Order: sequence, then C-alpha cells, then structure tokens
Amino acid sequence: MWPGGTFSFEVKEVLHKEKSKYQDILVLDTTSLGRVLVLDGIIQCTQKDEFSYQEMISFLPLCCHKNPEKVLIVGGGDGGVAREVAKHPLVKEIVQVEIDDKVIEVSKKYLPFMAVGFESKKLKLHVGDGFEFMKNHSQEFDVIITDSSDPVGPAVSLFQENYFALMKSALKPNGIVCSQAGTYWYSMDLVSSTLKICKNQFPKAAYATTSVPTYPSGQIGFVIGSLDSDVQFDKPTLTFSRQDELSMNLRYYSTDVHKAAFALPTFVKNELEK
Ligand code: AAT
Repeated sequence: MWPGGTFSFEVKEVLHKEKSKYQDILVLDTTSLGRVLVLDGIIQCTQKDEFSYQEMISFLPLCCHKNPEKVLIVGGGDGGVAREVAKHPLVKEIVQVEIDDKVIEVSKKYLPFMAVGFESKKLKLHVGDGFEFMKNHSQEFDVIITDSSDPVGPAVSLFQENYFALMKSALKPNGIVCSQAGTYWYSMDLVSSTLKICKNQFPKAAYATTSVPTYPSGQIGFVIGSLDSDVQFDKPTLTFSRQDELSMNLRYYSTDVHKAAFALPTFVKNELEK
C-alpha cells in the first residue's frame, strides 16, 4: 500500500489476533490513534479518524437521494457505516451483509464506538458474501453502500463490473450506489477503473474524496453512481443546518463538505477524463 514507504505508530497493547476463514484480524490499542482494526495487514479504521470515512461514504449517497428509505450496506463489519446510516431521518430499513462474522464479533468486543451501529432497530444483519447476496435481490434498495476492504482477498469481486451490474438491478428506480474506490495518490488505476465501470452501468457517476490520515496517503475516495440522470451530486437534496450537525453528532460531514468532496485536483480530473 505504501510503495517504498512506511507508516508507523506506537502500540500499547495487542488486544486481539486471529486468522479467520477469510483474513488475518488484528485489534490494537495505540498511543495516538486509539483502537485500530487491521485486516490482512491493512488498517481498516482507527478510533481517531474513522468518522471521516464512515460519515462520507454514508451521507454522500443518502443526501443525494430524494427518499432513501431502504439501504443496503455491503461489508462494514465494524458497524461504523450502520451507525451513520441509522442517523439519517428518512432511512426506515437497513440491510447489511458482511462476509466475516469474526470481524463483527471482534468489533462488538473491542470497538464499541463503531459496533453501536449494530444495535439500531432499523438494521437486519446477514453474514455472507455481498456479491452472492446481490444476485438474489432485485429492485429492492434505494441506496447501496459498499464499505469493502481493498481489492485483495474477499473483496476482489466488489470492484468488478458484474458487481456494479448486479447492484444496478438490486436498486429501485432512481437508486444510488456508493463504493470505496481507493486513493488517487497511490492507486490511480483503481480509482479510474472503478469510476469507468460505474459510468458504464449508471447514467450519472462521479468520484468524491475525503481525508483519512491513517489510510495510505491520507486520502481516499468513493465512486457514486445514480440511476436518476437528473441528479447533481454536488447539490445535495437534503441539507443539514449547524443544529442538525450537532444533534446528529456529525464530526466531518456537512452540506459544505459534501459539495466540496466532488471538487478534484487538476491532475486527478485529467486522469479521470481519459
Ligand atoms: N468501515 C471501514 C472498514 C472497512 S472494513 C471492510 C469490510 O468488508 C470487512 O469487514 C470485510 O470483512 C468486508 N468484506 C470484504 N469482502 C466482502 C464481501 N465479498 N462481502 C461482504 N463483506 C466483505 C473498509 C476499509 C477500507 C480500507 C481502505 N484502505
């Protein structure tokens, strides 16, 4: 993830270490980042900055949809995305499919600040492969959020064009998808291939960025695709006041941050227009 480079932090204690059926799972307690979840050697989230990723992958698609009543989350075994999606005032039902029950179990034990998402009454949690799950659902969801690990191991299929085609058919009319899509600093090929796939399947598609200092390069983004060709991603249909930000306990997302997330550096625009 860091070609020729390293990223280090001080570990106070290894809280948990195991090899599940799908991946190596490691939970650390650290001096400066709080609790950290690592899968197959890659940081998935840290207590210090997880909110940036979880709020953005959730509220970017939710606030572009006129009525996001039923939401599907793929991955997200720490519970952080469920925690955010459950806050949205129009969301009535959340379905989540995570492949690794061990990630859920470990998060409930060591990462309660995220796993609190699993306590939502709106949520139905399934253990299974998101790709397989998608094959059995049609015209059912308003928004599908793919909070997946990077395209190595169990998440490879979630970056492929047939997965985006399956998501399209699992959406209701005017539905929206949002998927983790890598960093433009180190994985421009992944960003551009995921966006191309999304553009092939959806009439409107874009890449939005956020800042997560403990991910490689400190930057990560999402591809967002909509079946509604009138959607303007940088003009959210639901906007939040300062009071909403405080009462919903938002720490990164705001309506202004939403609009800005679609403004990309020139070298990125140049690459993505190719
Ligand atoms: N909330 C930020 C954390 C994650 S975790 C990604 C989750 O996706 C993991 O729990 C993993 O078990 C799950 N997953 C992987 N493949 C599948 C699949 N095929 N079906 C369902 N769930 C899956 C994301 C971190 C992003 C890191 C960026 N560098």
